[in-house]
Amino acid sequence: MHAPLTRRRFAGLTAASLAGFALPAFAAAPKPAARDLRIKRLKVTPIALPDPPILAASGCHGPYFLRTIVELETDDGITGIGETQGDERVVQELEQCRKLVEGRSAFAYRSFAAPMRDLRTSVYAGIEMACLDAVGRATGRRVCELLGGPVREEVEFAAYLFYRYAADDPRVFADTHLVDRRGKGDQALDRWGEVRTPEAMAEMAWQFHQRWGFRVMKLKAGVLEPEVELRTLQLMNERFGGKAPLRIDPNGRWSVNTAIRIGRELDELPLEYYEDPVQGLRAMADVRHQTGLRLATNSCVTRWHHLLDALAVKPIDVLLADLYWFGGIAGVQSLGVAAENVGWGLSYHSNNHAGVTMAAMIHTGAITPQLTYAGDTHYVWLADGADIIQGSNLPIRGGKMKVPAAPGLGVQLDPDKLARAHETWRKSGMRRRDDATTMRRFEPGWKPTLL
Ligand code: GKR
Ligand code: MG
Repeated sequence: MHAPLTRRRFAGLTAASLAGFALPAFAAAPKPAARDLRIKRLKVTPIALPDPPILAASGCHGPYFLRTIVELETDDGITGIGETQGDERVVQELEQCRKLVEGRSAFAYRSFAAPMRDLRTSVYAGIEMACLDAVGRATGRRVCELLGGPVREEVEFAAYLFYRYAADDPRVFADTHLVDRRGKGDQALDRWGEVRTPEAMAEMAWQFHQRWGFRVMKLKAGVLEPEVELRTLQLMNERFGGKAPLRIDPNGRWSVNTAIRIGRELDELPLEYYEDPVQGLRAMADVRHQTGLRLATNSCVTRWHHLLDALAVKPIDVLLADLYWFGGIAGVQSLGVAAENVGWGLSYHSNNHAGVTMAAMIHTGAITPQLTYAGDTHYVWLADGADIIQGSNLPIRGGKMKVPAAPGLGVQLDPDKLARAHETWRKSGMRRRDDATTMRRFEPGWKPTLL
């Protein structure tokens, strides 16, 4: 005879049957792959990639821009890749990090930040990028998914418009750093020609719009006379029928008086923001106050600790984030929260970079909801096929870039292109950016005086 089914017995039976049923199934479940992603080897490869003679307040870009590729080989057979700045000191500091990261797990990337605190901020950023790429590859997840999931699958960028000399200007070929076989005419690095008048710039802006679909136009100023640059912006506005949001960035080369004088004229234009017309928090705050314009910076607030003074002096409305300055990909994500809480908009700063950084910027834009301004990117100036990633350069359509679909950052290094870029670095002898010296090839005696 069966014992009566009491509440207690029912509970016991249920637990036993559940256990009896579940245990064998649990035991049969496939064991998740145990991956430690222990870093076996840090590989640091300095590279030089071709750059056209574009102009800014610092002078003229040399024949190459410098970057460093970071590869982290793990004992699971997975290699994570990162890219960071290319100055000699960054390369040396990355080399010093070997003893810090080798033998550690790529999952523990946050623990590298404290011991790297006294190094250039871009050192941690490059290592973090490679760790996240390794973790993504190991887990089959995109970097944006590892950090909370994308709030957008496409990230918008602005047309980054520089006055410039032609890629095949004879003075480019006179540069002894030039070691590749770039030619003239059809064989030139690019076909934009010389752009040093308002008319030529308005035309180039239109061509950028036609080719890549950019909606927002950013003029790199601080190159020609301020009135000529104002005229350039006005002509661009006419060319776009008043429909394109505009930005102007003299890189701090204007005096406060010039910035206020030009700023009052800018009021007539669909200006999205006025970027670094002058140098320093107080001068920026002065221009902001006197013109009532929305000011932006990638110069007077470039580190976390600058935020304190900036909050007191109030120089800006929009901050340009840079993952090399603000603590890597996750650092920019946090910067978004900070910016939102202090009432600043967020945009992107960019120096020249290759496709690995481009991918990292897209992932970061995808996980930073506050990054609502179209970001800067120099990527358009990197000739197609000159990147070190496999395949063509990452595409820009409708002014936007899609988050790459593959795990990790979603881009692969092309070993041949990487070797070539390293060889160019070795032969060119360029070890740091020196726009002033290059500029003096074009304009002997040139100095970065205040305008
Ligand atoms: O690459 O010439 C350049 C830019 O001017 C760059 O150096 C700036 O850092 O792009 C940057 C900016 O927005 O000021
Ligand atoms: Mg700027």
